[in-house]
Amino acid sequence: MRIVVLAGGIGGARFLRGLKRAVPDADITVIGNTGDDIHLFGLKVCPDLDTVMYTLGGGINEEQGWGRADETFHVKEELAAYGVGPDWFGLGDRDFATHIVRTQMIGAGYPLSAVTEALCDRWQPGVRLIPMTDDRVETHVAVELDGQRKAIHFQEYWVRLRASVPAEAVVPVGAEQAKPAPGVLEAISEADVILFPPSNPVVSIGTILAVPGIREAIADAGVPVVGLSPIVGDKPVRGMADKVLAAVGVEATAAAVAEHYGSGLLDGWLVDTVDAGSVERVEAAGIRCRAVPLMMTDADAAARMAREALDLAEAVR
Ligand code: GDP
Ligand code: FO1
Ligand code: CA
Repeated sequence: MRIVVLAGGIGGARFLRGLKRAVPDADITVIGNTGDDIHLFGLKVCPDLDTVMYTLGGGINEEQGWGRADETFHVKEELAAYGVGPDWFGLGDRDFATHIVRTQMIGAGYPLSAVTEALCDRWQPGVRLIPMTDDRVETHVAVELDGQRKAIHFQEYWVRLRASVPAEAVVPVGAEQAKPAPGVLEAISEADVILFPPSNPVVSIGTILAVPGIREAIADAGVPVVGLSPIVGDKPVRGMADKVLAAVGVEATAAAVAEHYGSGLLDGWLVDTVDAGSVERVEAAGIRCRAVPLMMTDADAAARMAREALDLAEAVR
């Protein structure tokens, strides 16, 4: 079975760990979000690609959900001693090596997709991980700060400000000109099923869908497209997705997120059992819906969610 998954960071990565456990023989292609990417200290950092790679490759900091296990921060401390910032983004020593290799390869002329493949040679994530595009796309957030309207990098909004001010707009800068990376459209057209894990609908999956050609390819693939809600009990399970959903005029409910994707894209949608009351509303929008436990407390729970998603895909096929 060929499965394509559009993934952000933690929500995507933890679901993928379950999916691999649920269907060990499946051929899984992950299309990763690169809108969160940021250049720091002359290095290119790709948080969502790295979160997927480290989680599936066994190198992730489990408690945090991002960054490396057994991490130290000597480089960060030395940079701070020079007064070199930003100090609000925590890059660890082990993680730095990934960004150095990546930046060096990009400088030598390799596209990000080839670099990601090379990094995955070490981590063996057990899936094919492809960035959504080799072109530069950077998510910016329009906010009002000190009485002035500004557009800031997504990481500054998320990590420095912890989404403490309203997001007035979320813009994937560069997306309109971006081309899907090699292999993305092919994987979609050859897929037997396409899954949207419980990733952020705006800044993870929304950004991937903003690359011209990807949304269209999914809608035209003619195979079941099934998503899982990242919103449980009218709140994101983790993080501040409600803040960026508000920026696109979508309420933070499982049903509203399904409607936001729409029946033109989604065939099936899983909501958590606490949201069973919204099944009817989702089905009224033309999307088959089931309520099942959606908390990824461990890899087995994530595997049960993956089985439910594949089950729903069979039901809508
Ligand atoms: P990020 O890039 O690290 O923010 O990760 P993603 O975009 O892939 O996923 C973020 C989303 O995952 C958040 O909106 C969370 O609500 C959601 N999430 C995290 N853990 C769980 C979980 O156990 N169950 C569900 N349903 N959603 C989760
Ligand atoms: N998230 C934080 O909240 N604080 C950090 O200092 C931080 C550093 C960091 C370094 C590398 C990396 O791959 C991810 C990192 N993240 C950090 C996670 C992160 O960038 C965001 O959670 C996601 O991009 C949000 O989608
Ligand atoms: Ca992300």
